Amino acid sequence: MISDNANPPSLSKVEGIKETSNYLRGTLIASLEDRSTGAISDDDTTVSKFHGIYQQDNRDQRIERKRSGAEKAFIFMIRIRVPGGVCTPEQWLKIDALADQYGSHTLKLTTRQAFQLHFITKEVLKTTMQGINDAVMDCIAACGDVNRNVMANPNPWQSALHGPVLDDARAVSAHLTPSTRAYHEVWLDGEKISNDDEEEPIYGKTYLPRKFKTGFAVPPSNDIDVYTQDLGFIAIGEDGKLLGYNLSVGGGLGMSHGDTKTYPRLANVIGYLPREKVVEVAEKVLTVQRDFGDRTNRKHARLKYTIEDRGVDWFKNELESRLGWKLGETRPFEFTSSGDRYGWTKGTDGHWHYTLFIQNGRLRDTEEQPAKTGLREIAKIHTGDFRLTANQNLIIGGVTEEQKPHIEALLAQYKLDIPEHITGLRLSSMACVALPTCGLALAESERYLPQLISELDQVIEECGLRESEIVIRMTGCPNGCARPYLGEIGFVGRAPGKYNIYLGAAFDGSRLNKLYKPSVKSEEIVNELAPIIRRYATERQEGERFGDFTIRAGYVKATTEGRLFHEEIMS
Ligand code: SRM
Ligand code: SF4
Repeated sequence: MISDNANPPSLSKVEGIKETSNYLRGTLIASLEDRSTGAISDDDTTVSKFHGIYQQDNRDQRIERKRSGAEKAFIFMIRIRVPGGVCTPEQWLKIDALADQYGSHTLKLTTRQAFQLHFITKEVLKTTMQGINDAVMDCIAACGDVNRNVMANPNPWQSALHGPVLDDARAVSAHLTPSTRAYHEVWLDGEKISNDDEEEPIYGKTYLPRKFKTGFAVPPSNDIDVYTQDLGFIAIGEDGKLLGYNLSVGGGLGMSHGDTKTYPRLANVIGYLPREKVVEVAEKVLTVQRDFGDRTNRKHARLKYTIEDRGVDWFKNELESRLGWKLGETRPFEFTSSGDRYGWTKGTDGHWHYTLFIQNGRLRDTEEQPAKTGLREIAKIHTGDFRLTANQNLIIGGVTEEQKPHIEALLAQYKLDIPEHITGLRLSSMACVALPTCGLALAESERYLPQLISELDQVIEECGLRESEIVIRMTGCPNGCARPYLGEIGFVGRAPGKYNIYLGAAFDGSRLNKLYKPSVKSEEIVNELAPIIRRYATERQEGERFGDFTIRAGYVKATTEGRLFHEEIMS
């Protein structure tokens, strides 16, 4: 809602914290030095997010800690930015070592192509941040009310368009990175500069009203789910040359159960821009949201609500007046899927690339699959790069013909190659972190989806659907971190062991799903879905996707507008 000027509502608490934080310094240095607690001060938990750090606690230990009167088992999650998802083997080795030395011996590849380290304690937080800096990586703006890790289709095998798109993604990322020196002062013992010398030319003192997400898609792949981004660029090329981008604005997925004023929304494609304008357009879109986004209610502060409240035409006019020129007509493009292409592919430059399946992006060593060690061994000999995908997977990119047999041998030795019997359902799955680290989780996600898929796989196998890619996504709460509202089957946690089931999203990420059944107990999920899967196996039309089938067969109605209306869901 647009505010009433006579009685303006008060700003949210976070606005005050940003304003007084002295360009994101807060009292972080003192908080880190305070050894009486494993936590940092409340206000610093807000400030630290802009440095890529979340204070959490181990939720598995909450009850026990409470019983014994101890403070919560405080831990920190560090999110490391990887613009476009591309990093070097040297960087891989350093991040891998930090996870072992200071973290939980696991690496988390996120749905936005970044790394997360979990279970870092306050004592080693600064040392870990310095280790990340040694890897020539950083966490600035990986979280907080700023432009986050910029996503880009990481496909290295069709490099004609993908190379320049990655360059543009990196340029936008660099341009929209906050310029405060606070990060250097707090974590890297950088020289302290006076407040008067500090400025934040794009953001100003209070940064953005809320998080802001940018992504670059290269059709026909919509792997980054461009319509869920606040700001999206859809690459348009001709004869292998990148010409420019269609611009999409106003996507976002977060909502709260039972709060009809919050909803997932897919972005609007509002026009075309030539390639050389991409940084300028990114900045101006961001500043419209900076100036018009709702700073009073954080549940209503994303760009999607600014656009929904004021209208797409208003937004386009405002943007064009700031640009001083008009966007061109949207150019034709087509998306065909939002998933990854697994296994070996050969690039236009003659190099090989292997896409691995990393279940839910969690890399760890288990007895059956010593995956983390395997990738470390690969990184030691690999001369190309690593590419984190938007589906929590990993591409070993740029493998030479001579190196391929060595990489292949390591993939086999460490059981990293794609298993023969794995189903398309599992390969198309994503789950968010949820328990035990996420403070907002209402139910399990990453620790539960693999088991649920094993149960569903029995039905899938029985129906002969092993090869069928069915996009299945789960989150532990309605915030949408694994983009569940774009799952052909989506699960969203409501309470421990209970999930809303959503059906009917489009395979290419262009249509949101709809609520099929609310609050289904874990043990009832297979019974709910098995009859639908069986009917799909026998009644589907040639080439018909599962999401489309669930609409044609009448299980749910198609979401015709981007927005997912709660009223419709509950009917
Ligand atoms: Fe997310 C908050 C994890 C992608 C929407 N997200 C969180 C926090 C930080 C919980 C918190 O605020 O205390 C989670 C940390 C859990 C943990 O222990 O690690 C968390 N989000 C993740 C990751 C790690 C999920 C994953 O398994 O990969 C993803 C990290 C991405 C990254 O590298 O930056 C992640 N989060 C997303 C996405 C998907 C995307 O961006 O493509 C979304 C939906 C898109 C969107 O933003 O609309 C998403 N996360 C949220 C929201 C809801 C935002 C909203 O507008 O309502 C929250 C809660 C909030 O901001 O208040 C949230
Ligand atoms: Fe946590 Fe919810 Fe995001 Fe899952 S969707 S990581 S439970 S905030």
